[in-house]
Amino acid sequence: MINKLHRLLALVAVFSSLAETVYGNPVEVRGGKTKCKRPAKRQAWHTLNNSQKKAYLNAEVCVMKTPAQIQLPGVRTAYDVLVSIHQLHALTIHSTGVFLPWHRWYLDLHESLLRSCGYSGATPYWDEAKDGKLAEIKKSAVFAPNTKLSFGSEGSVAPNFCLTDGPFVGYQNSVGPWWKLTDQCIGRTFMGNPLRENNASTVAAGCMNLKTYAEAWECIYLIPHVTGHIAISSLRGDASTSPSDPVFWLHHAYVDKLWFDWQEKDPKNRNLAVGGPNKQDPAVGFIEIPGDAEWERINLFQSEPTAAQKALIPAGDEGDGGNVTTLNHIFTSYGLVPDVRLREYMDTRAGGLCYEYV
Ligand SMILES: *[C@@H]1O[C@H](CO)[C@@H](O)[C@H](O)[C@H]1NC(C)=O
Ligand SMILES: *[C@@H]1O[C@H](CO)[C@@H](O)[C@H](O)[C@H]1NC(C)=O
Ligand SMILES: *[C@@H]1O[C@H](CO)[C@@H](O)[C@H](O)[C@H]1NC(C)=O
Ligand SMILES: [Cu+2]
Repeated sequence: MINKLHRLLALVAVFSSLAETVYGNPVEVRGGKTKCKRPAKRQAWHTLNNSQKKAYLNAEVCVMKTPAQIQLPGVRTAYDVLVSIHQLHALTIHSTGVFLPWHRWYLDLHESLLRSCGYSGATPYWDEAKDGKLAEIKKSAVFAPNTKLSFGSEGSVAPNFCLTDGPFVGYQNSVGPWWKLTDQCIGRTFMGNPLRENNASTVAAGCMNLKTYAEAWECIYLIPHVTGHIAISSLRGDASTSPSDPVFWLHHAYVDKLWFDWQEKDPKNRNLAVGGPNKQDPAVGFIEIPGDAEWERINLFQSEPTAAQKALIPAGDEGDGGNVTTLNHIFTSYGLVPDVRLREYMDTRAGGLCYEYV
């Protein structure tokens, strides 16, 4: 009884802090236009030495062992909190113009949790252009088998393909799949090399030649981003709780690098260029999946959000004042860190950020 009351009070606390942050001001200004002095270098995973790999993976395991800092539906650990934030945002951050900046903010949030666990390096990325040349994705250094210095290889037992090697064996996510809140292992399975079969790096190179943000985000989203998720076939294609597999962060750092590379061609303009819809079109849903939002709800999600989840799902246009993604768009982590505006995540060397890709 007392326990129940405590949980209820915690939930009320989340709702009231949400009312202050998402739907009202003030929103934290992190760095304004201040340039950072010594940007961290985000490197490809295969270029890290063993002690760098170990430091990164140890910090991730530490986040998985840290109790949840805030109450969100279904969470046990700090890692679950990250997954939950993605789950609650799944319908507004995919197939929209918010996609690139939201995931840049989300990578930074993840990095700050690694820092709380003692990590001092930069977020590494998965060099998918390089691994797109492999005959089989399982040959990637990211998935080297039987070592604690990779993300583990694939699991072997259908239907869940739970990992059997690497540092994440035995971890149970409590959030997912889709809207569900059930315990599940980290599952992963490979088939050939979709990066190669979809010519992902050739397409990515083509995205770099596009002139407008509206064209570039969609190009990066559709083939390079989606194909990376297919290549690791983790969690059976669940777009809602995909961060449950920690290789998610390396894949999304690669996606963020593509945006960075595009911005670097004209930083003065492109570090301010954003746009595209801030909500999915119900007649389309996820643009990479045929059908519409209703078809997807029944056939992909196969579940509905609970009342507690529904109350936390953002409308998608917070801060924008319309249907288009703007620099004023607000990112919320439900009080884990203060809410911030999208403009602070445009330039990786200013505002809230201080890194570059090498
Ligand atoms: C790994 O790289 C880091 C960063 O360059 C360096 O400080 C460290 O000494 C290297 N460690 C080993 C064992 O080579
Ligand atoms: C990839 O490129 C090859 C060679 O240009 C082409 O034959 C093939 O159809 C392309 N595959 C896809 C999925 O675009
Ligand atoms: C926003 O709404 C206007 C008016 O309904 C429409 O013309 C425009 O295409 C919409 N923009 C986006 C990005 O959805
Ligand atoms: Cu996502």
